[in-house]
Amino acid sequence: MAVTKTTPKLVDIPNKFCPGCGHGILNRLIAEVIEENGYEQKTIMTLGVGCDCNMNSTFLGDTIQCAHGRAASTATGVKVARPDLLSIAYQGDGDAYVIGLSETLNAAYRNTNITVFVVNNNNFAMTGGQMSWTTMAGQVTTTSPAGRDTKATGNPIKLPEIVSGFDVAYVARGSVHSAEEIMKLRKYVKNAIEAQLAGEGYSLVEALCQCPTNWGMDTRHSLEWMEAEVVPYFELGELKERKAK
Ligand SMILES: Cc1ncc(C[n+]2csc(CCOP(=O)(O)OP(=O)(O)O)c2C)c(N)n1
Ligand code: SF4
Repeated sequence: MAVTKTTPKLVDIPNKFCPGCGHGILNRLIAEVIEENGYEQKTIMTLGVGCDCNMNSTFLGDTIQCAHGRAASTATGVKVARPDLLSIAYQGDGDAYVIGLSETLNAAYRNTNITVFVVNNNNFAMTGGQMSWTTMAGQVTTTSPAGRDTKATGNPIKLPEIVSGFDVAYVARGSVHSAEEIMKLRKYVKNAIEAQLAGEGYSLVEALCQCPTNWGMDTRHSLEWMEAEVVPYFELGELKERKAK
């Protein structure tokens, strides 16, 4: 018998991301796992400031719009007040790793029982494509028109590698550049959410996502650039596996 896979109810609405953006893929995977676990009425998603703000109107579950960089702190507050709820922070790399670096590290350091998803698109997308700490060496952005000079600005930050050294439950990095990697990312999303539901502690999944608009490429070239340049630097896989499964 043929199995029909339907769009999760939580994201069954036209989204507001640019055509070809990677955000929508991660949104769908998260929605699928929330619904699989029966948590659609028991999830609060704390949103960073960036293109993820679009989810205020396109994610049909409960959301809180946080101050820039503060989504992990807000998710911590949600979990302390309502430990029965699934508390998810959804952020961009600029939000979580630059302006919110302290909040991100503190939530991980305390092994707070929350789940953090970070879209790493190698730039500050919403504000017009400025250089972020995840911008690749040599990458042209509006604030690095000659290409990122890592001698002056440091190398792209690998935040998951840092927090996987803490006493946390689960850390992984996935990518949406191919169908195969999307299915692996789905497994990481599931592990991260189910680690929280099992009370195991802090989980973080970074998703490499294309931003065709600010990279100045069409979607196909964005995916090719990710595979050729981004993935070899930001290695994919589970950086910290769950102890108990
Ligand atoms: C305190 C403060 N500083 C700066 C900004 C401007 N700002 C809004 S979104 C953003 C960058 C978001 O980048 P990222 O988190 O990577 O998300 P993306 O848009 O790339 O998905 C910045 C700098 C702001 N809104 N508030
Ligand atoms: S600017 Fe980039 S990250 Fe933002 S919605 Fe458009 S493609 Fe996606």
